[in-house]
Formats: sequence, C-alpha cells, structure tokens
Amino acid sequence: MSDKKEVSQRRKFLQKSLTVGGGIGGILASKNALSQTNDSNFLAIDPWTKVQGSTFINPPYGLPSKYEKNVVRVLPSPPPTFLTGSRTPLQNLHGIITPNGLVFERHHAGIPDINPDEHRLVIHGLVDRPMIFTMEDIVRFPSESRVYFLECSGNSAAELKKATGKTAQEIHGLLSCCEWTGVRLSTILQECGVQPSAKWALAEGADGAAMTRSIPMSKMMDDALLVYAQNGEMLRAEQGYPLRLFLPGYEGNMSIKWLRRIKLGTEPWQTREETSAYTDLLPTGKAEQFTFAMDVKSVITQPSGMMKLKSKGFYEVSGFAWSGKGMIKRVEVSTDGGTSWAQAVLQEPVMDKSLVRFRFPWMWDGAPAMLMSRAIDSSGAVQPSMGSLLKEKGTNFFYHNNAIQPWHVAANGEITNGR
Ligand SMILES: Nc1nc2c(c(=O)[nH]1)N[C@H]1C(S)=C(S)[C@@H](COP(=O)(O)O)O[C@H]1N2
Ligand SMILES: [Mo]
Repeated sequence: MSDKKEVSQRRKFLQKSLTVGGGIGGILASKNALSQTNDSNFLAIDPWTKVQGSTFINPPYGLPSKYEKNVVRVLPSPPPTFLTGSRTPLQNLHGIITPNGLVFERHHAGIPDINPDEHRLVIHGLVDRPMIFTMEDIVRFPSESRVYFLECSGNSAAELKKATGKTAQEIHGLLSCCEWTGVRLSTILQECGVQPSAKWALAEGADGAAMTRSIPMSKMMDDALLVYAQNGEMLRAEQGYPLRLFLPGYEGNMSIKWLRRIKLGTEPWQTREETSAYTDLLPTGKAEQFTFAMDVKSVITQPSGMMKLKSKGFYEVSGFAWSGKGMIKRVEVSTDGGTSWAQAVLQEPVMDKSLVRFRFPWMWDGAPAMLMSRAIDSSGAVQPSMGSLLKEKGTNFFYHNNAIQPWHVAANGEITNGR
C-alpha cells in the first residue's frame, strides 16, 4: 500500500471512529461544554495563582511532582528473599524514553559501590598491545549518543506457563529505552590492535557475580558501545556505573555492567551464564544456545491491566514495539481478540533497536473487548500469538517470550490479563 493511501485510510478510520460518539465533542462526548455548566465560579482564581511559588523544592537534584509518587519501579511478585531487580512502570510512561529513576534493574549479586577514580578496564588476549584504561582515558575518546531499548531475555517468562502478572509493569517491565552515550568499542579495540585470529570476546563485570559472557567479534566491531552515560547524565549505579558494555538489540544480560575486562579469543568461553542459564530446551531435546538478538515484540500499555475504563467512548490505545532483529515496520491492533486487525500509527522518530511508540484510536462501545497488538519488523518477522510460540518452542523454554499480550476489557471497564 502506498504511504498516501495508508494515511488516507487511517484518516477515514479515525473520522469514522470519532463520529460514533457524535460529531464535534465526540472524543469527550459525556462532558458538559463550559457554557452549559452551572458552576458560576469556573474562572475563579485559585489560591496557588495568588502567591509567589517556590523555587526548587529540596533536594537540588529535582524530583517528579509529589502527585506522581505512585509511579515507581516495583519488585517482582512475590518479592524474592534476595533482591535481584525491579521493573519499569511501562503503563505510566509517555513517548519512548525511560527516565533514569524508572529504568528496570537486574543484577545477579547486587549493585557494587565503585569509585570511578579506582575503576579500570583491561583489554587483553588476542591483541597486539594489552592495555589498562582509567575512566579519564575512556572519556577522552570520540563519543556517540544513541537511543536503544534494553530488554532482559527473561522478560515475560512467567507468562509462558500461565497468566501470572496483572499489570504491564509486572509482566513486561524488564524493558527500558534510554539515550546511551559512550565510545564505540571498535575505537578502543583498534587502539589495542585486534589480531586477525580473534573471533570472540569475553566481557566481565566487576560485581560480586563477575558476570561473564562471550560475544562474537563481529558485534563488538559493529555497533557495540562502551557506555558511561544515560539520558544526559552519568550512568546510575544500578545501570553499571561507571562503565558498561552495551550491545544494541541483544539479550539484556550480555550488556555487562560495571565492565572491568574484555579478553579476545578464538572460541566462546562457555561460562556459567551461557551454559546453565540463557539457553533454551527445545521440543527436539536440543538446547538452543547463543540466541543473542531479542525478537520482535509489542505491548499495549495504555490502557492495560488493572486500569478501568470509566465510560464508553473514545480511547487512544497506545504502547511500545521493538525488535533486536530489524526496524519496526508496522504495528497492528485488534480490539476483538485477533479476529480483525487494523494498522496503528507509529510515532516518529522510528529508530533502529529503540522502543517505538504506536497509537491507535478506539471507540469503546461498552461491550467486552480483547485488546491486542502485534509488531512486524523489517526482517519480515511477525510477533506470534502465545499458542503458536508454544507450538514452535515447546513448554521447556524460558527466554525470549515475545508472544502477543491480550488485555481483556470487561463490560464494567475493568482490564485484566487476557493470557
Ligand atoms: N556485571 C553484571 N552485568 C549485568 C548483570 C549483572 O548481574 N552483572 N545483569 C545483566 C542482566 S540479566 C540484564 S537484563 C541487564 C540489566 O541492565 P539494567 O539493570 O541496567 O536494566 O544487565 C546485565 N548486565
Ligand atoms: Mo536479564
């Protein structure tokens, strides 16, 4: 379909859905126009308009409005005995950027306290000049800023067996999107002189877990970043301060935080994290290993689980789409549980390996409904239903659940997990 035709079809759809509520004022049809209200006081000056406002309210590093105090990260439920991470409140986000204080955390042995003056990055193995870099050395290299999503490969895993989560945050909140700033890893590797026989790199964290993963050199020389800043400020401690590896589109666990060492070699190291974990047992009895890139996926965040539609009428259905394997090409939305699909609008900019915001106008008629979104990427991959995913991968896999998330809307407006 040509772009023009698509736009005109979308417009027609929007016009049609907006007129269901009745012409002008269709979006908030149940609301009284100002002229019809009996409140003679509607333009009275409020007390806060009559006094001098405060300058910043402590502390000097600004905080969200006190009325937004419920927009916070949550722990997995039930809470684990040892704190392993927290989840992003996807349903409260706008646009595509996750504010730093809401970025999910996942750590295997807690957050180390690292003084950047004492931190070192060692590069050794198959290089001509093994080197030790301080943070001062690293920030002297040419830098880049890029927007990327980061998803834990175990995101949404509990849902594979049965519906467990209630909200978008609980089910899919091991997901974030930031502007990451750092140095291209290839720049620093070239400084050390990569030997032609180097095919794999080992990245190691300085935390108690000493998280280690093997990464193909092709990725390390392509778009891998040595990151020291996120969303305009230095990394948060929980995101790997003062230095992390960032592998765009790849499983979150491979973006090693608190990065202290990169070793180049000829083969993968078969570390604990790539043998006992981050592998998937398939129906054939074989285990799938090194499944690096995250699959095409989307989720409706507004409205979503535990929200309540107060009255019938217009709603903007909106959410995130992303893929580690290509650009997001299209997102389709169904309001009837997958019987029919219509195309959503993608908010510009649509960036490679970033979250993409989609929007879809919906006129709710007050009857039970099932909201779903399905993303399609430039590799041609289509986000699967849970049924077809389980059929393909069996019931013994754990990582890379990219199934469609259904949200059930009851006649009273209550929204629940439709898994
Ligand atoms: N050193 C180290 N790096 C790590 C981890 C860790 O425990 N230690 N956790 C990994 C996992 S499983 C994920 S999903 C991401 C999470 O990144 P975030 O906490 O910045 O969201 O970091 C990865 N890098
Ligand atoms: Mo993870």
